[in-house]
Amino acid sequence: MAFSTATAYFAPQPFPLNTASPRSHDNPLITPASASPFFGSTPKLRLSPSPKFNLHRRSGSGVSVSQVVKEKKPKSTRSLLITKDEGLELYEDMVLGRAFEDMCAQMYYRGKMFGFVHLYNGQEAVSTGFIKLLKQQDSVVSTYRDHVHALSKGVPARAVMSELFGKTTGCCRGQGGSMHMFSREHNVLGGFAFIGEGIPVATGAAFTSKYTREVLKEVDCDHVTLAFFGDGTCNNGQFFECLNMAALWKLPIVFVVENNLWAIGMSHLRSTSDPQIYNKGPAFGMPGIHVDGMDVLKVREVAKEAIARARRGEGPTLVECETYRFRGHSLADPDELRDPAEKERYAARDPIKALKKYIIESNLASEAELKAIDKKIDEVVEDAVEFADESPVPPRSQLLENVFADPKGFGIGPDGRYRCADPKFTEGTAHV
Ligand SMILES: Cc1ncc(C[n+]2csc(CCOP(=O)(O)OP(=O)(O)O)c2C)c(N)n1
Ligand SMILES: [Mg+2]
Repeated sequence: MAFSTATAYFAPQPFPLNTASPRSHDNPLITPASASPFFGSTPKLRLSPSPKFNLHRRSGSGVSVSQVVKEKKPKSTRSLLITKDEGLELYEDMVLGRAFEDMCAQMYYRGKMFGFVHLYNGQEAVSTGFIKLLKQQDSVVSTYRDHVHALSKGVPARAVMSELFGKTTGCCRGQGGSMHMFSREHNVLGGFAFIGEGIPVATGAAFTSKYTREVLKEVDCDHVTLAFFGDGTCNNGQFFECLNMAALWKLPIVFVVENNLWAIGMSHLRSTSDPQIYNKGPAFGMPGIHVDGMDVLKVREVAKEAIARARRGEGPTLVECETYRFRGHSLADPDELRDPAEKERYAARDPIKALKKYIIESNLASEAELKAIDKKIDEVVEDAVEFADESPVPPRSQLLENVFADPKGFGIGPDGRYRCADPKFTEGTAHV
């Protein structure tokens, strides 16, 4: 059976989010008495809980990244979940995400970036755990919190930073900015400022893969699409419509919910009828899985199976990753709404520190090796800033490129010529 290898990972379902530790200002509006026994749309996906290996067990405090391995690993010989190379790749990618975002904060406050900038600190295990399993041809669709998804998918730090600086060397020639990372080459199909807008795009990308394989008969086409979005977005219509279509057409897509418990200042529990988002998968005929999104190894194990399932043509999966953002909603948010105790609780589960601890404790690599990676990443990020800073700003004329509206629609001026043909037409409209 297709899913059988993942029995251990897809089995026991958790308690509702954080009922063990209610969030700031909140008493949960509903508290389901027990976890649902139903895991998927068909009997074959009804997986029995394993008593000794509960992937979803909540750890109230402290790191948990190694728990999955400890539980799996008998005392002596059984091999680790990851090889040294894999461990270092995950570590490097997460450190890159963190260091890049920290640098963004600095650059934003120095006035190098414009508009809203939403950082990903704390959520790295989700991006890394999923995207590092993809092939180049697979697609990623993100949100406005998109820098790190782009980096994980291989868009160079220089191109992402330049985009943030609004420079021609950015991955969208400086025309997209923070919320609109896009790279055709890397199949990053965009960040989206409107919440939920990326979900139909991802569904369309997955449809393209299926059409290519089944209608155009390119039988080797097994491309998978990952759609990332937040908990708040799961209350939007596109989410439901696309889950329906994806299940109906068995599309090769994984819907990855990054449930960081907040939508700007709105608590997840106060805004959602059933806060267990993964429960919504079976309603549409696809498996719904919850995973600890602060634990990259757990995310990776779930991601492996969901991606493999999509590649095998068995259809979509909904994965809810419980995670946390370490900073405010955007860099303009003073972050005064969330309870400091809640922040501390999640800070203690920092996914990077947890992976580092695991790597060292299981002798996959030494502290010195990890330090060398930290140093290398610092250099990559410094270099990205220098590169972005030195890059040219786009010419004013670029403002009229790649826009759907025909600039001629601005009409004809008193001189009888199109207004847009006047070199001064775009003056004052942007910092160029
Ligand atoms: C269609 C739409 N409605 C409202 C907004 C305003 N808005 C921006 S971010 C956000 C919260 C989204 O929260 P969530 O999906 O949990 O993502 P997170 O920011 O936590 O990553 C809202 C409502 C928007 N951008 N688009
Ligand atoms: Mg959220």
